[in-house]
Amino acid sequence: MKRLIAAISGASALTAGAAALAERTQGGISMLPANSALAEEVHFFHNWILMPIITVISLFVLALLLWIIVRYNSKANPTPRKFSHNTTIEIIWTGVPILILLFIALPSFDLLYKEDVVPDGKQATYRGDGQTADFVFANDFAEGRKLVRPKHLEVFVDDGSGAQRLKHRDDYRLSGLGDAEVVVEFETPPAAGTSIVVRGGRSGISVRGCPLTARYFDACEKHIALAPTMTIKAVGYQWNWQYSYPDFGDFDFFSNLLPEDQTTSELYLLEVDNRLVVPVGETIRIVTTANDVIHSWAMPAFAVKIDAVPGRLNETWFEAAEEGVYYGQCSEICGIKHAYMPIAVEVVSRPEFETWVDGQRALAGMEPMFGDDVKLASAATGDNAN
Ligand SMILES: [Cu+2]
Repeated sequence: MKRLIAAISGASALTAGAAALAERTQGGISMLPANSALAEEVHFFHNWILMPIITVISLFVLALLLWIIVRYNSKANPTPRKFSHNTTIEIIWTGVPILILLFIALPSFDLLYKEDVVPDGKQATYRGDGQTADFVFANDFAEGRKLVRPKHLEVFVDDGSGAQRLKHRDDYRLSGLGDAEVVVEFETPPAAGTSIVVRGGRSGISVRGCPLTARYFDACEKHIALAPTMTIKAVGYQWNWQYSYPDFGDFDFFSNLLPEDQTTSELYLLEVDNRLVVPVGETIRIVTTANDVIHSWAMPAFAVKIDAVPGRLNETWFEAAEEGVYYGQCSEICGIKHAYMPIAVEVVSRPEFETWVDGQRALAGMEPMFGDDVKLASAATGDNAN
């Protein structure tokens, strides 16, 4: 019954999902579009660091091959020279690859770290009264994650005309970095009624849409990712996924491939009966494990690929930037139906997410957590997905 209701709700969003996917993949040879700031960083690394290096090396080796084939074949060069060592060339072909690997390793380790360490950023909101210029932000992070540099804080003000990010030193100064409390001192006290938001944390991710040149010089504006608002557990089975939401009553459901006659040709092998549903713009911790053999939970739009290993828990995170339906697949060969356990994530607004949670809780016999009876009724009839 639970699956049936969710299947109905999924089907209504199918057409939109199919159109979006066809648009994304039409004639495409590149990555699926990034739907998170971190995925953009990953795509930049792949498209603009790895690909140029790989291309240049391949063309260089090809040119060398052709040159040798043409210039030094037995007809063109009947009496070959017989030396076997050349110190200069050995230094070059050892040294240059080391430099190339180092150049690749630095941004690569940075990305691995960002994917591996779940953000712990937090934000505090204050209200200006026209007199107070100092605002205290608790530096109560774990050891090694405390705020010690100006870049570990972001300050925004909103006087009603939209949030504006302030500049350190120009607009405010910081004292107490590394101590238990950091004080944000404004040059001029914010006007009465101004909303002040201070965000602190070490999980700085380059903003979306940062220009290429800035990315090359690591000069993108950073945005501090906040601590997860929820954890989702994904368990790989031969051959489907089970998702549970421990923060919302630990309801769970299985996500199965949608049969060919229930979906479109574009979405067959990608669409599922019950999608994973998450709210947009929030940090989501995803914990993976498996029930039988190793699987891998992969979602290209968020640049997430993490093994699901029996007997252990792996974790990573993502923050979806835009609403929509995103597809991935099990990415660890796990048996005869490995190709038939797709992953579909539906990113919705916070209110839609809460309605969906209450609907799932109702199915599991739990009281609603967020909504009123109206919300609950609409969720239970299955029109919660759109
Ligand atoms: Cu699998």
